[in-house]
Amino acid sequence: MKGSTEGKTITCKAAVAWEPHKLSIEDVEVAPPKANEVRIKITHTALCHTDLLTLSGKDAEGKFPCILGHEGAGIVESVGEGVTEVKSGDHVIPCYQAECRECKFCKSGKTNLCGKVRAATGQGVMLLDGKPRFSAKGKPIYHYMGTSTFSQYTVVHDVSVAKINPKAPLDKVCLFGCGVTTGRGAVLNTAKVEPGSTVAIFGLGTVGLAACEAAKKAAGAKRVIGVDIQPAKYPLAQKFGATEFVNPKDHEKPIQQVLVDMTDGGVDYSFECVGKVELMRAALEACIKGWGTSVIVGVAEAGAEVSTRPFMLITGRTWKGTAFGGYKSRTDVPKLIEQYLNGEIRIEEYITHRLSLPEINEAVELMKRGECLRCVISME
Ligand code: NAD
Ligand code: AHE
Ligand code: ZN
Repeated sequence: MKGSTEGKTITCKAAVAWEPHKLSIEDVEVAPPKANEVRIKITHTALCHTDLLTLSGKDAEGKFPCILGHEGAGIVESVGEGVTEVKSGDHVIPCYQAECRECKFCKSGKTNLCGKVRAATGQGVMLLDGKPRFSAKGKPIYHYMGTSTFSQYTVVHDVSVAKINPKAPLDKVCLFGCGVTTGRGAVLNTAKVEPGSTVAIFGLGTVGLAACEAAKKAAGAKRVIGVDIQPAKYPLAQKFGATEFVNPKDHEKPIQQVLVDMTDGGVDYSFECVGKVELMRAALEACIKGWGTSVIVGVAEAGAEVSTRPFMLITGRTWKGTAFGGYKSRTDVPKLIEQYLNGEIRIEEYITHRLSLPEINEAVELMKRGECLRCVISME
């Protein structure tokens, strides 16, 4: 049976970024999904640090006006022609990292990066016709990261939709759309941390905490050293598996030297979960020669570049990066949510705040001040 909105343009509320720095709650028109597209009623979304980077105008790809948001969950409202894997009423996570299972990247077995819709999502449009499905005040509004979860309804490519167990609480599992998944995967898929390892995690926000939990509990690391300039983050990080802490502000020496001295030559694995290039260098140089591996997780500002002495790599350190923790979105997100339902992955502790859509600018300020891990926004 057709829903009452199927095939029609929906007018709903969304947080529109007309330009950098401010989100305005507006009435937006959301066109029906075209072929291989899915329209989703977003029930909950959370803010990730990357939304703030784009909002501040510092993401190389940021295109305005747009509807931000990429950690969300919802229910399929309607689907376009050719969509076979989800139907109206299914519970889903829209994923910024698509998985078409057909492109050379998906078929390589070497990466979770999918090539099918990435060029379009980087431009804030849909692949089929190069246009957005959002408009407000008569103007087209661009999509963001192929997800745009700061809207009560969004349209995404079918290859970006992970269908999940309807028993999973959407107001919590929205976090699997980015931060928790990324931190966990950085440890388990990208670095492949082994039992007994010594690990340093730079940045104890949601991504870093998820990395702590994965390193200690899932990978069996022996030492997990949390590095953050906010000591208020340490108690929760300890609960998540960090065994010791370093505040770079407490030391005269460079933080990499502090870590090398603490660990008899350096850590086996390090993770930069902040987004600052000087910390990316420090994280690499904190690794032990011969086999130390550092993973860049944080997203740096447009134009930023990383550097180190080539000798650091010649002497056996490996420098890697991760997107969405190396997880394949449609295949792996439903499995991660089952692990959450089985009690293997924590979620509740990341949700430090809850607000409603009209209050979204408060959530931005809380995140900017570092007072919040994840603020879940109720979209109803
Ligand atoms: P967050 O803002 O919640 O956490 C960042 C943490 O870094 C905070 O605890 C802060 O106190 C700490 N910090 C800031 N400056 C520091 C310094 N100089 N030294 C040590 N610690 C410092 O952010 P988040 O949502 O956890 O995201 C972390 C990073 O990961 C961001 O850059 C985000 O854009 C990026 N990210 C990347 C991916 C990916 O797929 N690669 C996915 C999600 C997020
Ligand atoms: N657009 C930026 C890069 C942004 C970036 O690296 N994004 C991460 C996800 S951050 C989620 O919070 C990512 O996974 N990138 C891989 C991809 O395909 O986007 C720029 O510098 O152009
Ligand atoms: Zn994110």
